[in-house]
This record gives sequence, C-alpha cells and structure tokens, in this order.
Amino acid sequence: MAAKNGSEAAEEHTSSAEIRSFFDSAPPLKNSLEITDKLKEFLDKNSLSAGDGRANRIVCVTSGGTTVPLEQRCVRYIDNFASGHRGAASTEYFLKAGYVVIFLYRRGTCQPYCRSLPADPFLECFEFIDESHIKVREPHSEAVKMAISDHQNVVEKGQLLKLPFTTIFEYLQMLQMVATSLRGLGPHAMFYLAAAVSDFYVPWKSMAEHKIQSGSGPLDMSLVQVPKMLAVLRKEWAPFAYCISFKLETDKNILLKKADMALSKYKMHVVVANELSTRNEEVVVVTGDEKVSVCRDKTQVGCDVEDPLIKLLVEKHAIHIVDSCS
Ligand code: PAZ
Repeated sequence: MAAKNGSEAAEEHTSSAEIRSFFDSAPPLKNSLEITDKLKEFLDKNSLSAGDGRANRIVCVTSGGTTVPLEQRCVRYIDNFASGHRGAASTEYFLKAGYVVIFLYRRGTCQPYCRSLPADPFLECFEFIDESHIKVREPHSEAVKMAISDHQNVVEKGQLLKLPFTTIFEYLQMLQMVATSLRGLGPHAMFYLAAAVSDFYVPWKSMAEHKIQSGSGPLDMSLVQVPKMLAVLRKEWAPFAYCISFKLETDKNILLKKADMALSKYKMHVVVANELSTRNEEVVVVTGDEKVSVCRDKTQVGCDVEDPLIKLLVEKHAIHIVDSCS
C-alpha cells in the first residue's frame, strides 16, 4: 500500500476527530436498547436461510431525509425534499428478489407497499357499511388488496425490520448500530444508502436550548459540516459489505463527475447518480469500470426505475459475494 502523504494523513486525522466529536456530542438515542434488541432478534432469525442454512443476503435500505434541529427543545429544524419513494420502492424489489431488509427510514415518509395507495385524501378510499364492515371503494380496491396482502406476507415471514429516525443525530447513530451488527454477515450484507443526509448541522452543545426568540434582528447561526461517514462505514463499521451510495445533483453537468469522486473518495462499490427533476425516470449506475444508464420502462403501466435498478444491483452483489468467498 502506498504511504500516505502529509495532507492525506492530516485529512484522515481531522475526519476521525470530527467523527468522534460528532458521536460524543450527539444526544444519545432514547431507544437504543430497544433498537439493539430488535436488531439482534431480527438477525438471529434471518442471518441464515430457513431452507438450506446458508447465509441470507441482508440489505440495509436508508430512506427519506434527515432533519437538523435548530433548538434542543426543537421547534424549528432544517429539512430536505426527500419523500422516501426511492427507499420504499427499492425495499419492495429487494424483498421480491429474496433479500431480508432493514428499512432505516425517516418518520412520516413513504412506506413499502403503500406507494400505490392514494395519499390524499386517504380516507376517501373507504366506505363505512356497519360496525363490522368497511368497504374499499372502487377504483382503489385492487391497490388496497395488493398492498395489504404483500405487506402481510413479509411481516408474517419476519423479513422486514423498520427502524424510524428523524434527526441527523438519530440517523447516524442508528446507521452505525445497523452496520456493526451486520458485520458478521461479511459480503452477504449490503448497504443501499438512498437517504438524503444533511451536510451541515448545529452541534448539540452550541445549540440553543429553548425556542429561538425573534425580535432581535437577523438570525446569525453557524452550521458545521457533518463528518463524512461513508468512508468509516466502508473501512470500519462493515468492511466486507457491498456498499451503494447515491449522489443527487440539480446540475447534470457535474453529476457524473461528483459520482466518480464519491466512488473513489469513499471506496463505494457503486454510486447511483441521479438528477432531482428526473430521478424517478433515470439513474446512472457508476462503478470503477462503467457507467450504466437505467431507465423506467415507460411502455409498462406502473413500472418504476427501481425495478431494473435493483435487478442490476442484485447481479453485482452476487458477483461480490462469489469474489469475496473465493
Ligand atoms: O426519497 P426520494 O424518492 O424523494 O428521492 C430519492 C433521493 C433523490 C433522495 C435519492 O435517490 C438520493 O439521491 N439520495 C442521496 C441524496 C444525496 O446526494 O445526498
């Protein structure tokens, strides 16, 4: 391995100090014991396939966006656009492909099997008949039936664990917990990091405790950069797992360059590049060897870009498992 030059070593040193400081100063998760228990129970049940006792493929799908609180007793926060559609749809396709899924999602965002249900106004789907009968109105009855039965199927088999987060502090602590608990699965674990993670945050210690008061002129607040956890995930938390991150840009002229940079800087196996306005139509799967454009099949009703995307990633993961085990 090549020796690190001074600036590389300094960058690495700074970032590990920043990471330590982020975790040391983050408010501890209120339900960390409950999450640990849930993860343990889920992995005890699902690490090996019930059929032949071989290792299962388990994917952690992150979904939705993290918030950045501005006050400790939070009234206001910075948020982002992510709806959680990508994560929810991808979860369905991973389950269909035989994966076990840990769905790390932002509270209140899109959920697996609920995408085809009308969000607004949801209650108009139903008709109250009498105390023991509620009817689903046409034209929603087929979608509701499918959503309920598909969801029930994975819940009964215990193949989907849902873990909700809201803030950047919760998200990164939970990602670390999931990653370290999947370490034993080696290459059979996959990370599919579709959540939009805040780049800047207010450190807990310098955050106002109470609601920030108006009336004293413009708000002057300084945000610090969230340490880049992808490199730590790859190197320390889950070094053998297959790691896929996403790169979103609004300027298509810089998208692929930024994806290439993320690939080499964080040593991801794949970076999925997408542009805000076309993200549900097309993504580009970027690896060290190639850039493959993956599009939604517009000729089929109800098709989404996640269908071919997950098929491609599942193939690549299979190669990673074979290469790692030989
Ligand atoms: O959640 P959604 O379906 O509305 O959007 C998905 C997405 C654009 C957040 C995801 O594809 C993505 O690019 N996530 C990473 C964003 C980033 O670069 O931080």
